[in-house]
Amino acid sequence: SVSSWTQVPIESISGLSYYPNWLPPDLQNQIANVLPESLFSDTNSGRQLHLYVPFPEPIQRLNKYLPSEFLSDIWRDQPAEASIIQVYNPGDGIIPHKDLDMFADGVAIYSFFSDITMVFTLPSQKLKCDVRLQKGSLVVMHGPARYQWLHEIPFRGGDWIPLSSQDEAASSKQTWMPRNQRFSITMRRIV
Ligand code: AKG
Repeated sequence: SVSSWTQVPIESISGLSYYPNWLPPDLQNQIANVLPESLFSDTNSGRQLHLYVPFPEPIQRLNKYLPSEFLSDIWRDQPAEASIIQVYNPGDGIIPHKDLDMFADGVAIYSFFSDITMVFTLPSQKLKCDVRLQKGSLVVMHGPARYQWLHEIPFRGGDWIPLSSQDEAASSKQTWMPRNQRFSITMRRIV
């Protein structure tokens, strides 16, 4: 079972970077306000909206919130071409997967409304890494993090969070955080 796997820190996953407190709250609100209200129904699971360029203006502005090295080295200074908006009500998730090869290297995921835990796994080596995606954060993956590791969001109503941020892997003190409705915007380029 997954409990016998080795928990590794995010820094040990090549090509994975996490940026907390990355989006200004007013941009988060403007983006939520241009999306159809029906997306945010709390009685439906797994609501998705696929958008291609040109994006609505506040979503286009997410290109300004990419780490400069990611933009220059991975996307060669080109903007995102495809975006997917996904709503997660408590209990929703996404199965372990790698992104499709139709998408280029370099995936950026922005989180809105509520925190959620994304799990990265490398099954061949039984390695796993929990990454807490906070509201307003960005996570980017390229290279091994995008092509070798799987990522998932467990289907459950909350997440166990380490109480101390120091030495998370070794700490056994955890607290259960119930989830609220969360949505994500994944920005990608097409091969
Ligand atoms: C995907 O769209 O492939 C994802 O993994 C999205 C994950 C998320 O919603 O944070």
